[in-house]
Amino acid sequence: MCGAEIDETFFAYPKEIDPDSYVIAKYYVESDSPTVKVGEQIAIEESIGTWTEVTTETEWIRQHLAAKVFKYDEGNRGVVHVAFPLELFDVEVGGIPNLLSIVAGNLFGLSMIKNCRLLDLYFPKSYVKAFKGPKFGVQGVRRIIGTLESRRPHLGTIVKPKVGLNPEQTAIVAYEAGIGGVDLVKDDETLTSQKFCPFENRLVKVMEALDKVKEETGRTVLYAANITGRHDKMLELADFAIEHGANCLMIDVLTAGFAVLRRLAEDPSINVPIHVHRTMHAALTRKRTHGIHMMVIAKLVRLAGGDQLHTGTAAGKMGVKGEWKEVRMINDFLRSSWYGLKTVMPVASGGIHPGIVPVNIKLLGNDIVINAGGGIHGHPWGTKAGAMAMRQAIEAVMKGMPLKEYAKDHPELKKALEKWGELFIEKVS
Ligand code: CAP
Ligand code: MG
Repeated sequence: MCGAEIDETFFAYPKEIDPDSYVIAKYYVESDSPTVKVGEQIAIEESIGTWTEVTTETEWIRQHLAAKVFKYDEGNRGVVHVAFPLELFDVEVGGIPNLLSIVAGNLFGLSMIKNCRLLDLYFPKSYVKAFKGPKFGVQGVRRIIGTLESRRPHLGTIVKPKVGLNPEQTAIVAYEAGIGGVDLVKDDETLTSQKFCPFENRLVKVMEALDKVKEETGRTVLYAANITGRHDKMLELADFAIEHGANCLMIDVLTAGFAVLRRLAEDPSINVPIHVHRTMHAALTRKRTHGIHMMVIAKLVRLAGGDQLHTGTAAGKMGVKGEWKEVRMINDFLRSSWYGLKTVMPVASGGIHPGIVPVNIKLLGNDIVINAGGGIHGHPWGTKAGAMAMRQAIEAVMKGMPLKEYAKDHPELKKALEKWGELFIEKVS
């Protein structure tokens, strides 16, 4: 049927695959065998088979649950598509962990596979609709911040140093950043409830500080309080935060897990946006030939209900050169319609300062959070001036003015550009 010896149970022609009845996984594979053979082995391992025939297999199992390789590049390296019958998945109980155990499971360890990268997943409408997705999305977060009309990018800050400040010190930094013009203050991914900065005390102090910003400026500033940890404790911290006026929560999704994100996002009492950090992602996403593409993580976060997700920058300290086109593609997916699920606001973060704000907005789009830690708290005049300089850089882009020009009567921006310089789009795209 296709050159190599393939078990028909695990093979199909593309026209035989109804996209409404299968989850389709697209892999890049490298092996000593043809890609179609690798696809067959993935289909066997991740659906009904093992290394030998078993006497317990039935006709019903073969008919209903066999995954099928159905599209593949010729040769020993290239792209292969495998279709997994919907009946293999238990959305309600197993959810995303069950999905990942199948489409990104044992296959990575098969001896015949030298390298394998899960590039993308395509879901039937019914599968997507089984999830509730984000509660707020881009529109919901913009409604809270008051930017539905202006459509300007939001400005976020990560309190720095990453760890070490106590709750009072954290609240002062949050206040300064809020007064300076940020829309979001977030914990760093490594901070949850260490002794020097217990979560409960920090949450209360920071919310007081942001209430003060609201009284003085009329602006709402979100505080993404990091609850990542043991699942039982995460639920406790989330309840505590909501009871004490929190307006946003943060989860490190890859270290905490998709299941707990979904659990919290689907809880009606958690009526605040969830900011999703992707720390550890590069262990999966960095290599071109092996791992899991960020697009897959983005799709799973949207299913699970994250409202904001770190997806990378066009320029900054993270990522690899030229990656911005993939970041843009992921951002466009998060902002597009998807069977009625709300959108997700992408977050550009990592080494951002005013001088690279224009490049990031122009290449990644306006519906985005521009996030800066060092690029705000490293401003020579302090956090408030740092936030002002970042807001001024965003304003300059919205007005279509070059930063240098705008800096002439915006001293905070001028000072920041003197310290960090400016990056022009020709250098990136
Ligand atoms: C940025 C940051 C974020 C990274 C995460 C940090 O701080 O707080 O965690 O942006 O990377 O700890 O590095 P700076 P990504 O602004 O001081 O660099 O968004 O790519 O997942
Ligand atoms: Mg961080």
